[in-house]
Amino acid sequence: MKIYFAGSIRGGRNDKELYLKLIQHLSTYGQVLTEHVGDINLTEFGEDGPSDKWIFDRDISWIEEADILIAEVSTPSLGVGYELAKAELLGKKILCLYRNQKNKRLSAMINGNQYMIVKNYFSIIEAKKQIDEFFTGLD
Ligand code: 6IA
Repeated sequence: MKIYFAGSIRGGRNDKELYLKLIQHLSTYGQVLTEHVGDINLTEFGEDGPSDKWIFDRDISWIEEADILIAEVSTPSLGVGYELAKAELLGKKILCLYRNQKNKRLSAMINGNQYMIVKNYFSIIEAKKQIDEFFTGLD
């Protein structure tokens, strides 16, 4: 099972520790292609490394290769939104995880999209449970 995990990078790195924990949990189900999303040393300004074109091309080929895409969508990110739309067009199964926050609401373009499974959660334990239920539903 190949898993594409999507989470905010330049949109903001406030949830990076959460991404790391979710990636560790996802690794028990298969190969997570995008482990760098949970890299706690990676900031929204992390510019050292490959060009943006290289990153884009590699991420698109990973979405093509992935069996499923799981996105943590609490921190709004243009990149994650783009990846979700791409995965939908490619017919991939999609789970979006949204942490409930005071005075904030998830974009209607995600929350209102019937193609994707969108789950709200409060705690990391709950988020992991949503992941477990998603994988059980794939059988
Ligand atoms: O718009 P954002 O930067 O928040 O978009 C985040 C999403 O785009 C993530 O789910 C990633 O899959 C993808 N993405 C954005 N930037 C990178 C990136 N930067 N590397 C890989 N995927 C990315 C360079 C990091 C590298 C120097 C370690």
